[in-house]
Amino acid sequence: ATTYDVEAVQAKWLERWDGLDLFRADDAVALAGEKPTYYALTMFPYPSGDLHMGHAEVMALHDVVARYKKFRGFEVLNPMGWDSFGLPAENAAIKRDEHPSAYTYANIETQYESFRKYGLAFDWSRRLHTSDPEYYKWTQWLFLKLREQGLAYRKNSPVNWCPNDQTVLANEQVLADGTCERCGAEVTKKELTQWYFKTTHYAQELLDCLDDMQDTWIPKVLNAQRNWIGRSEGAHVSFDVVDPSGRTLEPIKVFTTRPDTLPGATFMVVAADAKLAASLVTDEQRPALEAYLDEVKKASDIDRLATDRPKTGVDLGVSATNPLTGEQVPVWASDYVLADYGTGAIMAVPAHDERDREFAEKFGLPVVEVYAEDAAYDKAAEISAAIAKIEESGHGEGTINYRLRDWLLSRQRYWGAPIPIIHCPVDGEVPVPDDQLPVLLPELTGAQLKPKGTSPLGAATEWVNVACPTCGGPAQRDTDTMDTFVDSSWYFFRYLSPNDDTQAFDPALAEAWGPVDFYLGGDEHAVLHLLYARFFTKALRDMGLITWDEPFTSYLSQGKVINNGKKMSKSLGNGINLGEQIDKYGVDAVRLTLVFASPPEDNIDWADVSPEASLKFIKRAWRLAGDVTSEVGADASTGDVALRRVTHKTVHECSDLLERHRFNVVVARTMELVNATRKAIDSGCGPADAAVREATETVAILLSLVTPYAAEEMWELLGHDTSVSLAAWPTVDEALLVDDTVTAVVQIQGKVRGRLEVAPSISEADLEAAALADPNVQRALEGKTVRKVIVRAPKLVNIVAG
Ligand code: ANZ
Repeated sequence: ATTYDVEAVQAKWLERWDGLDLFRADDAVALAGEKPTYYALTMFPYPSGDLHMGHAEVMALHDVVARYKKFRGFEVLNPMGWDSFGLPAENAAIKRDEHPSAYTYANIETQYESFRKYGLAFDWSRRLHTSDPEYYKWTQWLFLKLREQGLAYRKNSPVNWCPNDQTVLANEQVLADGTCERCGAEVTKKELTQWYFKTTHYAQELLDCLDDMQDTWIPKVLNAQRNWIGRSEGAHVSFDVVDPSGRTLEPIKVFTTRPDTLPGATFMVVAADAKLAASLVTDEQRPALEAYLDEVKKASDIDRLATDRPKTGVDLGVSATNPLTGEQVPVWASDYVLADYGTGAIMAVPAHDERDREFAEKFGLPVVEVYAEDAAYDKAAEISAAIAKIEESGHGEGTINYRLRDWLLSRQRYWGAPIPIIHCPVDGEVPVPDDQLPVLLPELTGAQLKPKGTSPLGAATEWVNVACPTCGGPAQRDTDTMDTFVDSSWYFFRYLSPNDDTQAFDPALAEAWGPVDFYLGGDEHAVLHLLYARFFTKALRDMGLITWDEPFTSYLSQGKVINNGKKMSKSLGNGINLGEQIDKYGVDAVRLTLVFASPPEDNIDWADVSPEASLKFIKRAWRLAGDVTSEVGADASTGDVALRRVTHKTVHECSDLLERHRFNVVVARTMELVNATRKAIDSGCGPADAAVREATETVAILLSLVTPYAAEEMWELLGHDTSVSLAAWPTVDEALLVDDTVTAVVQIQGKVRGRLEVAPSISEADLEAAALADPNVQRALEGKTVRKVIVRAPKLVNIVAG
């Protein structure tokens, strides 16, 4: 062949790969421990539209790892599937007046074909979709298991409500600016009875385990997890409360990180929307509180905590006793205290807390200093002394508080897994028996799915009304569906047993394959998905289904593909269409461009890269294979040593670079090897030399990590009749890694007078002769007599002359 036909090569290998089934992960091998196992995972996509540039990047990067580990003798598990429940499909269904499955499964097929064409090393026999009944049956089973463990429960409380999507949101789904992470609408609060997973049960462990991943997770993500869990050390302190008539009420318990400032606590503030406020308020003040509450409901948590926001509040009319000073202090309600943090009430220390100070100023409350403004003191010592004192007085104790809340999982939307609970007036919450799982979604389409604030499932009356599994009396199904983050919290377990209809996954396979060795995904999941998956893993461990504590041994998040310095977007019109790029330059060139552009965690600006140059390089590499004239199996040890050194150094370095995820440098080294090989063919040892075959085969193997089509084509041209992915990773000959020359230093009376490039194996006699023959040394010795020569081959010659 003289020209490289991208289209023809792609078509040819796509078909051949189908027949070869190269990347099927063998459970038997893993179970028998015949090979070390490697579980490579990359986040599965939502089926909205076709694949885009972002997918192309992450998949190209991920494929390098999966293919490399296979070369290194691991039995690799590299599965792919679809996170196929969710709002985009539901909204599309409403618009098109159809069932969400139409959109979902059509997009999955499109994406699947694109993935295939993109030449990825996935084990497609494990393909799964979270919206399949075969999958969500086990999502429901896991929900019930968690409930059995006391890790799923229902409670009534103010929850985040997205007025646009008409559904509740988990705290993790509300962005820092108080908006919905999906649609950007301002999130409000609503009082609802909803299901929660008890993520707080593992708060400390979720924090502690991060220390073990210090070197294998990226710092950005470790920090995000730590901040989200938000551990604070402090104390609970109880204040006795009386109403104006002197009647004793329930004491108010507060959480404080500064118990040492208790002497300066001159008033108390209760979250206006906490039940506590309503139970404390005097009849006289109740109307004022109720009027205030209407205002409070409109503010987001972020607004409420802002220090620069004018303070508002209502006096509840009751008073509390500072347990340290015995002073009577007033109790107020305000929105700057959050109902669901700590205890929902604080002791206000206006002298040392900015928000408390503003509040005191606004309402004319007293300020008492505990420490003078410029006082130097040992805070930690003061705090622990204060805790000891409080504990002694019986008014409280040291405690640890977490920002982490339980995970609200109920959603008032259709396209998710129904919560498998039946509500019976006699038996209460009754789990759907295992043999009646899955609870299939009732068939609703189009307009029936329109968000109206309550779950669309409620309209399917035949579906809703069932007999109670316990008493047989009339009962009703729970009409909420689960947050789709539940589906993705355990998909990496299902890949182990994707077709098992007797269990969620086989624990023996989890033991053989797990945990995931390498996980690659987007930054946007740094808190939500990773935290939830870690929670599920700990729960499964405590159920005895797995033995390990953490799901993802290493985690890397890739940068974004941007264009002209900006995020690609419709409004900017700077989007790059993946399909067009592939049509123009081919899969290999697009993949190579993405891998070569930067280290994986950095952004790639499409304006700075050249898929055209990538294609040119691919063709240049491919031409090497056509030039090789030696036979398959030619003895490389007889070949040109200079080229062999380059080849072996390249393999040696690339192995290390691959372990460290420096994929872009691997490409750079491969380019250098291509250049050296070309030079050897054209103006060195010539195409028949065995070293040229060795170098070219090495190029094919290295390139197969990034450009599988061209690599296969090269491998075939080189005379092989199998796939390049079945080749052995080249063995490095250590002897060839040693440099050809070393620099010997020549000193006269201790001063450096010359430098010589010599063979590392040079003899002492040869080195002495070479040193004395060096023109610079001869010049320095002019008129002098050499008295002594000390030689330390191959690095040093010391001459004493006079
Ligand atoms: C008295 C005090 C004095 C406080 C002082 C701070 C400084 P972190 O570190 O975030 O845990 N707080 C407690 N519960 C609250 C709630 N539900 N809403 C708003 N604020 C709340 O912060 C803990 C501190 O935040 C607590 O310590 C409390 O104020 C306040 F010089 O108590 B501190």
